[in-house]
Amino acid sequence: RPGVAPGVRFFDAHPTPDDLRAEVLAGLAASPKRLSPKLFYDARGSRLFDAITELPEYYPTRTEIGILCDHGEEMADLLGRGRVLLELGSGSSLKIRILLAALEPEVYVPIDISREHLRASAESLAEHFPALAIHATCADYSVPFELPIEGDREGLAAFFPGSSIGNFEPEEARALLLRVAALVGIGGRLLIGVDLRKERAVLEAAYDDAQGVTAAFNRNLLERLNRELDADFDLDAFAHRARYDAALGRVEMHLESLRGQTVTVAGQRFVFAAGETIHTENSYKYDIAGFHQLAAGAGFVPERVWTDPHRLFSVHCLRV
Ligand code: AVJ
Repeated sequence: RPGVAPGVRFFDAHPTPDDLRAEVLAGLAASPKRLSPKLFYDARGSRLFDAITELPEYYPTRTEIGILCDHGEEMADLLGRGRVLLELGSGSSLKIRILLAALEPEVYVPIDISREHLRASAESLAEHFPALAIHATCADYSVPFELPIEGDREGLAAFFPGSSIGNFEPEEARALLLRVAALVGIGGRLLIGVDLRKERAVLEAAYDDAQGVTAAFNRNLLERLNRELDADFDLDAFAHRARYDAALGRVEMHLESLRGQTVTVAGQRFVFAAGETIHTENSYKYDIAGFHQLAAGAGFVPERVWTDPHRLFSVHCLRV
């Protein structure tokens, strides 16, 4: 493949466009209407998410990076050096560079749903880590997929940063962790970033920033449907909403229809009442004990947890 750096091999297990169509039509036909947050990450959505991670209000990314910088060597002691490192939802972050420098794995397997974004970040990583074998895998990690590695499948290390686990309902999160436990095998370890419960004002600002980047990220979902499913959403007729439900411990994002309207998506018509929303994301927040309980339910033993001085964010090392 032209342009692919020597260390990068590319594996494609990406869902087909038919899956997108079926999933969107089912979500819009449901009551209340909903769309999966994984649909955010087309090429533009991935770039907007990268912009979110640099916003002053969005504390998770910089806080997690601080924790990785402060404790990288200790993490490498627990996860093991010079072996295989998987990453779920790799995006394009700085975080993995910190971990690759500390762990110096032989093989790095980034797994991401956004194909071109994955390819570009794998290639840029290959320039910085020329000795590293990178097996970039385009897959939806919320469903089972094949791992593109041969040989010993026990005692692997996986990294699941960013509190992406928070996108899943607790029961789904447990099922996902069970599959990760199977991927890393007996004696394997998972290093996972988990956002912590905190005051409403801090959480709501993080998901409704002053510059409107998160609003653009949320609305990009509708633009994507206009582009890819021949939909006719009027973007000005939907507003971004973010609200923390303290009882459920989750930030909810919605797109609110500002008037009564009918929208056509892939040839099907959907009626919106004024004020009706499409629920586009949950971002669950945990406390440490609550997350330990979830992890234990998936067969993981909590080995160590690190937080920042303000206790905004946590990074857990879990062992199978
Ligand atoms: C990528 C799921 C961790 O929930 O904080 C950021 C996504 N949504 N701003 C999060 C997101 C709005 C993010 N995760």
